[in-house]
Amino acid sequence: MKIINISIIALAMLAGGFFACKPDNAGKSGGAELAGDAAQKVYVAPGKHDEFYNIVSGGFNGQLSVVGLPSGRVLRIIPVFSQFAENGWGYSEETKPMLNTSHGFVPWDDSHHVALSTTNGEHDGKWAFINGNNTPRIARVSLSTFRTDEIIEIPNSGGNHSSPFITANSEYAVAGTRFSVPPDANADVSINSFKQNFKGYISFVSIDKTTGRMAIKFQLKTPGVSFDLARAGKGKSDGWFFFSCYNTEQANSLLEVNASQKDKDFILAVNWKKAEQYLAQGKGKKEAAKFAHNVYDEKTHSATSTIINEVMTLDPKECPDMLYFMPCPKSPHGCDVDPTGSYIVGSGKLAAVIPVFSFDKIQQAIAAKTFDGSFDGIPVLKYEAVLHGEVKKPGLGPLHTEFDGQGNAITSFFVSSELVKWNLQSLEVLDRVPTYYSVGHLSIPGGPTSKPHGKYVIAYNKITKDRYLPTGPELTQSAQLYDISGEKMKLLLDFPTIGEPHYAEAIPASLVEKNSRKIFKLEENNHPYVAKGEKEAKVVRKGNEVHVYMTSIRSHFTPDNIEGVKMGDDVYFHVTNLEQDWDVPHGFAVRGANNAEILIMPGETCTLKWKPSRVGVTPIYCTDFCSALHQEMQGYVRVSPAGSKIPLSW
Ligand code: K7E
Ligand code: RUQ
Ligand code: CUA
Repeated sequence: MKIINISIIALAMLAGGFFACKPDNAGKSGGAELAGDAAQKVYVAPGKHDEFYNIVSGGFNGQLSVVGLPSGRVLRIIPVFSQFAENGWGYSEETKPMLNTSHGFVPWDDSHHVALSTTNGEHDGKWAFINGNNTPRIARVSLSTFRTDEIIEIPNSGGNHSSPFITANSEYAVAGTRFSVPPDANADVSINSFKQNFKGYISFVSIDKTTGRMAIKFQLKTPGVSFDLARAGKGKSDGWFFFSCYNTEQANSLLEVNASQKDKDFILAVNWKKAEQYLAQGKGKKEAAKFAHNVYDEKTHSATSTIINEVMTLDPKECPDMLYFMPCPKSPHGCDVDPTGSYIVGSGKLAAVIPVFSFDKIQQAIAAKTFDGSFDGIPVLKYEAVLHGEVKKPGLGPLHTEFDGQGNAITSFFVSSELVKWNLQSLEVLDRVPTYYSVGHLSIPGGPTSKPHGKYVIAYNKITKDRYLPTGPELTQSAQLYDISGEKMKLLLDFPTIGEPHYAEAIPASLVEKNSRKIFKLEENNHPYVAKGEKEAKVVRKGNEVHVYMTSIRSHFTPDNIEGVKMGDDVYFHVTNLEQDWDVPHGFAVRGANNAEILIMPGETCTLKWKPSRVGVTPIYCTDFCSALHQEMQGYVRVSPAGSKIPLSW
């Protein structure tokens, strides 16, 4: 135990020393020696398009960003779990329900992992999934509209980190809880009763093939460990899922003494096809739980939120031969599956080797029952029996691994701050390049799929230090693009990211572009408060609600002068954008509104709710420069005292 703790401290010191000394020579290494060659490789001439979309998790900003590669240009921020004033996401009446949870309105989250939908293990360009860690959720984003279309909350969970990872044909997105928790149905227990009462939960969230609609099909109730990351099997291992777990000590305080005692933690192998069979045989149990399911409907341009009160669970104790633990050296983080589905790569943050497991050997060990005892009733496979081999002395603090499609893997190393390329067969290290500084996730276009697109690897770094002009105490977060087309990896570009980057995926532009949506058709707009032309514009009172059916077109609102609103009223501006040309939004804002603007795309209706705070005449205006007469796109609302006899007029 002593020795183990010392090694942890040594690693930590190394990390500290590394950060402290590195900036001194930063200008020299990885910067100045880059020639025009690198510039040419990332230069996308004015008017030209990038080759890849990079869909990047924004970490604790709760958003996704879309970056072009190789240029590193930010193309779009897609708000997911966080309110976004720029387009009214989470402020407009239509989008507020998207941020509803069983805890109420939660307009923020901490997003870590992106998963792009696949068919037969290959990118299909339909959807991006992303997790919310804090208030456990999975969101589905359309790659046609680049909007968040659905958010489902995950019950029986705390810290939805091991999520969302998807199966080869996007049958499921999974969510493994980072915090073991007592079941929602019986949660008021002593924290010290961890071993008896706390469980790990893995949720299998089904995805409809055509609509993408999600549902929690079932949850596996596992021993109380912490799930960290996961990958689905593919090819020969399709039907399996692999999860890295830590805290197999089952401690409720994760100070090193408690949670890092063991030399090995586990990777949990889940036979999910078997789980489906058990479910079909009626082995599932409905349990009380509470979670929100929020869906955005493109036709009404509005979201609805439903609270669901039960979930189907499967108890492994009643479902044998479904789960197996494999020992994995110290505090495994990443758990990645190679393109053929033959190898599972573990990454122990505190380990000096990278263990590579063989799917064939796992099957043989299961058949021959080559077990090394059990953990909480689940068989533990013998480490040596399932090991393909170890990559020796790869670096310090391995985190994540991606694949280049040429039989090689690239692993990120946080502590030694580098990317290391190694061969999946020989397990020999082939190349290493420094990252500036301390890379977390890395991404190769198509890297987690059956058919990596290769070409680049992007390092998403945790420390920025001196890579950019100083901007006060807080620096931008940062990524780096490397060319991996040759034998040696070559640094091409530094670029800032939006928020803290965690995982990201990159997909060829051609797979996304072809489905890209340009406008919403006005005639298909089924919003309950739509005005499809200026003739339909009107103002209607319902008790103390005033509904303004407003239209916008270059460059005026109809109506634009409204009288008869009274103190105590709730005013709803339902603004329909009558334009039918690509990229002609109008914005709408009201002085003093305890809210944000709304940004209405052609053919769409958005609602801004306003409760006047004072008597008087309030200006309203368009916030998005839309024509030469944009500055004229404005109006007034007269607010009179409560009880005033002034009739509604416009
Ligand atoms: Cu995916 Cu960033 Cu949450 Cu590793 S974690 S670095
Ligand atoms: S005006 S488009 Cu708002 Cu100063 Cu310039
Ligand atoms: Cu409409 Cu500016």
